[in-house]
Amino acid sequence: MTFARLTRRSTLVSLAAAGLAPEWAAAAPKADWKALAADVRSEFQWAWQGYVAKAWGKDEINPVSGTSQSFFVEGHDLGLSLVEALDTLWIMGLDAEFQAGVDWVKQNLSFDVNGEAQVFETNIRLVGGLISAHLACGDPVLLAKAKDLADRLLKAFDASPHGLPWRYVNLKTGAVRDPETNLAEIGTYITEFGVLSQLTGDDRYFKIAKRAMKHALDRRSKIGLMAANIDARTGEFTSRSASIDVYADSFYEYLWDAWELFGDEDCKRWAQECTAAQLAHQAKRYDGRLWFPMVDFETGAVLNTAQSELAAYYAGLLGQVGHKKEGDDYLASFTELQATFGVIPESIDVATRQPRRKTTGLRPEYADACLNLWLLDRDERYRQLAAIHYRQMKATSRAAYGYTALKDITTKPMTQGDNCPGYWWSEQMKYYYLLFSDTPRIDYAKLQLSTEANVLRGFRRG
Ligand code: IFL
Repeated sequence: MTFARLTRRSTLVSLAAAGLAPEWAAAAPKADWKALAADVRSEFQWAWQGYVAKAWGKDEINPVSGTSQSFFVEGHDLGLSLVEALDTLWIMGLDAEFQAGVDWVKQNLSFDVNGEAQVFETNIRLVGGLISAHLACGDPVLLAKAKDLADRLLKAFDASPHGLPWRYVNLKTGAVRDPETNLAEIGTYITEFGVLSQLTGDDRYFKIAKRAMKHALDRRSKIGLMAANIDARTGEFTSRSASIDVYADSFYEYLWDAWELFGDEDCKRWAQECTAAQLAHQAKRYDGRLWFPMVDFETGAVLNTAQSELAAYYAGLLGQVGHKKEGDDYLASFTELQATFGVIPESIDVATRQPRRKTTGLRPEYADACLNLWLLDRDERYRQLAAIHYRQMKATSRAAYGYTALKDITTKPMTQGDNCPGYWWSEQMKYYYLLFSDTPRIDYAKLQLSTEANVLRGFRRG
């Protein structure tokens, strides 16, 4: 497997960066970040060629078999990977590929589809992808399509007396399904909708997104935590589990992002209060390592010791909200997993540090955290850690026509699955490139990314 393909130098750098190697190992020669950025760009271009050849206009490529699959509506693809790739292509200066993607969207992408789409996924992937592509090139058609799609999603909010979106909406009829939802699916709209409000002059989008977040925040327990599950009809929590992990994660990201993007003071205060409560009642040490297992939202008692890879984003968020030390500690917990398993398992038991699942979803959250922490102090260590993450992905997930999720990380070599999730095109390759390239196309001081890594501020055009 992958370890066999690591050079002695990269192994030493990786161990040193993980805090697991002797002092002398840290003296390894400085990495050539520009060369690594060029490698990321070339891999992205190569994978794009695979998508063009085997899955053009489809939602997701299956890069081992060269087939494709739908993501939103079975049998009716919406060019998901293409839309997700657009701003990454632009940032990397792959201008012909970017223009071909924009042309496809303008000629082919219609949301007048008699089929159900998951509201949360549609917003972060398609509305966000179209807005960032619009911000990259200024084409008004892209903005019009983002607005058209967001308007269709608003039906899901209208269906709730509390303004909490139901989980699915029929894009054509506006019929909704499944009110049993969660914090992530009711509270991950304010960045895309807020930018849409700015670009269209219609403040409804921002207000609707903020109202849904406020509803849940108003129901925090005495110790300041929210349960992760909520019913859009009753507006009441339907579980006792407080989580920074799946079902809640991006709700917390969007509080801070709304402060950074729009200067919203309420969102800043909520982000600070939620983080303080999470550090007080969810942060737990197991063998000295920091984890955030699910706890009872009223008592803080640990409910289970599972933690998914997706929770790694929280290391970056802790740093952004002002808890850099805890962010570094939490990143170190995942860094140790990376050093132990080669690829961070999809889910582990924090008490035993053993994988709970053998599959992985080709996940971006660790690289996301490295970028967010690096943006705070530009410490080279985060680049080194992201470089290990990138090289491990390249060693394990590269297939005939692109990059794939893994079926089993415990075999030697690891066993590949056959699917490239749409977020791969928007997230980790962009994180690596931003970390390694110092690209002039981005104003790093202004950079704002959505949970799906769509650039909502910070492009440098012309
Ligand atoms: O869609 C991605 C996004 O980062 C998110 N949740 C999970 C996905 C990646 O793992 O908010």
